Amino acid sequence: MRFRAATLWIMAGLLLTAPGLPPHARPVMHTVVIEGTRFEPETLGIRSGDIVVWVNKDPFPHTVTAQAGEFDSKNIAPGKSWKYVARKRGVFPYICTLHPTMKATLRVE
Ligand SMILES: [Cu+2]
Repeated sequence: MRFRAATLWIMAGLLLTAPGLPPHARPVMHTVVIEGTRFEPETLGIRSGDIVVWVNKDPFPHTVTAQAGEFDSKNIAPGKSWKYVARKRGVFPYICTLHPTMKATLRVE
C-alpha cells in the first residue's frame, strides 16, 4: 500500500515536470506599431503559425497590404489594430496603400 502510494506520487511528479511542447510549436504573438507614418519594426521575422498584430497609433488610417496580395488589412482606423495568422512561409514585403512610401517586410520561417 505504502509502495503504491509512493509510486503514484512519483508518476504524478513526472507528469507535472514533463517538458511541454517545444517553444516554436506554440504560436507567438508579435506586435508591429504603426506610428509617425512608419511600421516599427520595419522587418519582422516570425515562425509559421505565429500571429502578428499591427496597432495603428496614428490619428489617421493605414493599411497593411502585402505587395503580392497574401494579406490585406484594408483600412485600420486610428487606435485600432489588425491581426494576421501567418501560416504561409516566405518573405512578404508590404506597404500602406494610403501612404505607399510606408514599406516593411514580414519574414515567415
Ligand atoms: Cu498609411
